[in-house]
Amino acid sequence: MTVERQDAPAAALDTLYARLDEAALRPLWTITEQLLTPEPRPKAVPWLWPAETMRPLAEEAIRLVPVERGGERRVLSLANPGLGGRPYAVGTLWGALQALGPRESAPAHRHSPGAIRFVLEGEGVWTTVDGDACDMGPGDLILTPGWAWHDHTNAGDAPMFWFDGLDLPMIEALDGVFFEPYPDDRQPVDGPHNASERGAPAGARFVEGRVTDALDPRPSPLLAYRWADTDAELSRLAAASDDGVVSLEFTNPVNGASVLPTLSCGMHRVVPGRATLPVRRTGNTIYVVYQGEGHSVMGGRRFDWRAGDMFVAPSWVPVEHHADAQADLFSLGDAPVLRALGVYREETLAAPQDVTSTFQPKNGKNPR
Ligand code: 1HN
Repeated sequence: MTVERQDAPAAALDTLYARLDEAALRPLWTITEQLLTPEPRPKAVPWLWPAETMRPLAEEAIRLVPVERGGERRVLSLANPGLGGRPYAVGTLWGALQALGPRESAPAHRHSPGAIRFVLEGEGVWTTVDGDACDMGPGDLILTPGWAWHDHTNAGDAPMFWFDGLDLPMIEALDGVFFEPYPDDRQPVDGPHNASERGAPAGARFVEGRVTDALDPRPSPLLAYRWADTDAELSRLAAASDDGVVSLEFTNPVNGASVLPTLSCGMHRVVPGRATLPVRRTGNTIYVVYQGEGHSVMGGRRFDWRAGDMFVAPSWVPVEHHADAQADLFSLGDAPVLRALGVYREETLAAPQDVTSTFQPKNGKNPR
């Protein structure tokens, strides 16, 4: 902290600070170091939510809580313990487990924050996005761009569970949140399902690694990315690589940009027995374990994971992934925004991290 003039009388300084406070002014010299940190200091901490904890709670919520107008959704949000009770997975991203019981539907609405769904399990569910019913199956990525009407329908006999990711904390920070309920419970579905895929532009749906272009405010007109296509692309990349992790990013086929202007979605195949190095990036990431088992080291702490678990890597924390059996991780990040603003950075560290502790999930039935 900057010190005051040596000869300044203490009483005069106290008076100055009191008058500044009264005038709603803050002297920068007293807070410079807490504002201009040498590196990002996210409040969110690396954390993991085990499927074995979340899943029974989502099932109990299906039994006890209906999906109705007002509440809108049966969604359990990942609340990062570093964020003081706010319902956000990391500072800039919403992440959650959503559950929809058999024959239920979640009412139609729209909001300025954009959303993506990554399906964990179940069938017979579709999300209608601006009149286009997008069928949802395990491993599929479904987009609901900002301000698109959307509702979810489960026409099947089993519950469905999926991951919801939104840019809500970013849009909230920008004071840009709008919300509107649709006049009816559900939108009419015009024509056959999955129209966005039939009319989809011919461009690429994936890029190896990550998108590096600047922000394009148009969301992808393609609303569904199917697991069969993602799986085939990951297999192709893994066959051509010696790396411990092969990554793809889902792209807007029109312009090769990230799928939404604010959100990037990726898939990572972690191959056992191959070397991986830690990477740190500006911006936050949520990972969803689609299949397989392994662990990630984040900031020197080991996080063991298996299918259905969700974990977060806050900005600039070194992250490395290791698989015990071939594993596929879905990721959601805010990189498009950091890139557009010119503050994206990425660094691969030279050596694996020393593991100094192991994360123990609080309510995990089997301590890992
Ligand atoms: C929302 O609309 C959905 O449509 C899910 O399924 C999660 C979290 C915050 C705000 C709106 C949905 C949400 C959400």
